[in-house]
Amino acid sequence: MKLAAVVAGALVASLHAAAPARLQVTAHEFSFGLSRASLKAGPAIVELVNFGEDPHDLRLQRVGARHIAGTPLVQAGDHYDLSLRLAPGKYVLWCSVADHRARGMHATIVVRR
Ligand SMILES: [Cu+2]
Repeated sequence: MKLAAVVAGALVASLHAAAPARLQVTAHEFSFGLSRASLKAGPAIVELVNFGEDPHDLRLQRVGARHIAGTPLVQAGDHYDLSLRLAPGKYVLWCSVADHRARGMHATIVVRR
């Protein structure tokens, strides 16, 4: 094996490891659509896209954890990229505006090790 090939391979591997996992959440009245049901642990970008007519936000909490991550209020037609680091586990997602969660704006995802 040539040294250059080994170095190039290691570089590609480290670049790949640094790429954040991505999840897109689309908001409607009153539901969330998820681009995927699971993603890999580590750095992640969760994008909230508001396809509805009302403002919405996104709250995200790992089951059993205290910390709640979230976006600011996102207006109709707008979007927000939430950068965070995800530990393995099950997460609940919801909209914290008024009674939106009770009306159906909630979802779950699994973060794999
Ligand atoms: Cu909402």
